[in-house]
Amino acid sequence: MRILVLGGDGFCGWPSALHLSACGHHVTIVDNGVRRRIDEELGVRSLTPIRSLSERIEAWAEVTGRRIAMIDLDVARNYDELVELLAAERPDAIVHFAEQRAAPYSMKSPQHKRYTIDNNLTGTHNVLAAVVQVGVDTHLVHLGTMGVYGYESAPVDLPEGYLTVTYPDRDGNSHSREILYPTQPGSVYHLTKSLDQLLFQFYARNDGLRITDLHQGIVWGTQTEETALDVRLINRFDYDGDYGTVLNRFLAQSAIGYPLTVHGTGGQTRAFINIRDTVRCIRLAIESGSRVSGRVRVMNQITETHRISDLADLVSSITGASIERVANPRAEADKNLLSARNDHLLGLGLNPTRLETGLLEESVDIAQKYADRIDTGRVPCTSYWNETRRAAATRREEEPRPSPRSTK
Ligand code: NAD
Ligand code: USQ
Repeated sequence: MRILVLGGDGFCGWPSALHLSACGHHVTIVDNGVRRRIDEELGVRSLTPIRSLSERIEAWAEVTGRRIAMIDLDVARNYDELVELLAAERPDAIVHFAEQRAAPYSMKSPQHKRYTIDNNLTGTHNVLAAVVQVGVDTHLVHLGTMGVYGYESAPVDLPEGYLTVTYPDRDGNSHSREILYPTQPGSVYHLTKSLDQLLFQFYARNDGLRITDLHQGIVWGTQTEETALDVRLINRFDYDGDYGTVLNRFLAQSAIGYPLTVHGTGGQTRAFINIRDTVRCIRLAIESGSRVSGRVRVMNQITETHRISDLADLVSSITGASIERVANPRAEADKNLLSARNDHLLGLGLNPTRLETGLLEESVDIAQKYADRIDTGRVPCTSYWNETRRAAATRREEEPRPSPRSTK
């Protein structure tokens, strides 16, 4: 298949592009390099020494003999070029990773909120409008997030995207209807994914576009079978307070003896998936695209759920790291239950990689190997959701600090 990978230079996009190429698909990466510029803005770099996109692609050709094309294009701004690209390539599938994806970054300041909204919503809408304008029969696979569901503590298994509701009309007769699961986004970033869903619903109904929205959990790990083939193919590993996600942060923190930063009580439960499963899910979603018609297909792209404090205990038990409960910069529930269905991807053949399968050690090894690249000043999360959270963190800073304690 001819596949466009929008955002193919990023943490999920790069290994997905390689996996699709390794499986014989013709891949073109579209990326405007903004993620690398954001590293410069934040004064941080990936824990792993990632090469430029052109070096990565050359290395892939050298190692495997397979060619990946690359195009420097901003999907949110270069609409005419996007239309030309679709008309020239006529892709069978488009995978859309090209959004600003960090919740803390999206909450840093009014400028960061506005950038996240502009980039994510205009980018997604441009892709939809361009597909309609060109009239190409393609399957759009979008990376959404589990965070759109919010974190209530009702003991339910979250369905995959939809909920059937029954309501009475004015004569007292009851009616049933399927609706998108009500969203409860926890950041401006998560809000963009909630709004993306409405764009998809409209274009699927109005123009018959074939769309799959993958509600992905927090991705952990760094290497995949393909990125491990050569050091020049190594994947990005974010550890900083804005882009680092919780489990990868804990692994990086333990590599430098930095206490694991549990926000609040650590009672937050979240959904997780290893990067090796991410790339397989993307392929499964693409290769099953002919089954999508009518309503948007929503699949929960997760393999397990964990409480943050349990993850900290697990990493601590492997690495001996100490744990520190820090003031939570986010406005989020201190604790929640979370359980979700993932029948779609299991049905397509996903064989979940679990935390206990040994890959944690692989990530610990990588974090230790490149530990000297970590800037400890960039580890704390200093993006506050609101003034109350900022004030609470400041008060905590001013308190005399007990020495970090281990929960072991
Ligand atoms: P990333 O920031 O590493 O990669 C995103 C890529 O898109 C970057 O290379 C960036 O340069 C590019 N990009 C952004 N805006 C663009 C634009 N307007 N035009 C062209 N390129 C643009 O993020 P990631 O971790 O790879 O996440 C990819 C997608 O998966 C995101 O949509 C994210 O919301 C979703 N997702 C990620 C995770 C996770 O844990 N990383 C979990 C769930 C969902
Ligand atoms: N957390 C800590 N300590 C830390 C960092 C985070 O306790 O040092 C806590 C946070 O407060 C939060 C949880 O861990 O309760 C998850 O935070 P995260 O940064 O790992 O994940 P999140 O902000 O939700 O975002 C990440 C990706 C995003 C993706 C989302 C999937 O950056 O792109 O959409 O995971 S999900 O969480 O399922 O919505």
